[in-house]
Amino acid sequence: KKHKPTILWFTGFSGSGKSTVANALENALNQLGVHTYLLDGDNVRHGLCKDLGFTDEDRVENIRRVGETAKLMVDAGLVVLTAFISPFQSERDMVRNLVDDGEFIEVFLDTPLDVCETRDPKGLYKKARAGEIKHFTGIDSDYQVPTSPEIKIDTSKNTLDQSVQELVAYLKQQQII
Ligand code: GGZ
Repeated sequence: KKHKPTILWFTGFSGSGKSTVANALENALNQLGVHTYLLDGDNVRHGLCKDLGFTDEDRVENIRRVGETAKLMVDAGLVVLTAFISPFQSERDMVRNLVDDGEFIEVFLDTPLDVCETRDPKGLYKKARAGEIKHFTGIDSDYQVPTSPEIKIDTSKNTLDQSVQELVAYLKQQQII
């Protein structure tokens, strides 16, 4: 089955649901016979970007490398899903400009910060509030809300299945899948 190579760029706070929704969408796409690759902190920050931390400068470089990698994967014909906080508009726009029009779909997980902080699956917000982690996004590091994302998803208001169905419908409507 033919699909259009594309980057699905998930952005949002830690705990907003980026990885969860991206993983579930990837499974749904694979069921439809679409060839995908998911880039996230688990497979990037331990390898390609293991020299980088969480200063603004390091986040910029992290996203630059992820963007260039995603572009290569689009050239190879894949639907690429990325799940990074990617807090800065300029770096998200930089990646958008690496590929052709319509090949970059910005998916903003706009789950409110207080919900993300309550979820705190890894206890990182607690550590950030206690000053044990510095430069934590939403606490003492900036998150620039996307100015014109293609899609917004609030995981405190939708089920995982609803979020996945919304994305699949959008991709069909845009004739990506
Ligand atoms: C934000 C941090 C930090 C700081 C460690 N700030 O919820 P997680 O744990 O699994 O995902 C977060 C991940 C963020 O890495 P990204 O590569 O997505 O960030 S960026 O796009 O800004 O480069 C969190 C963990 O790393 N983590 N320290 N200080 N998140």
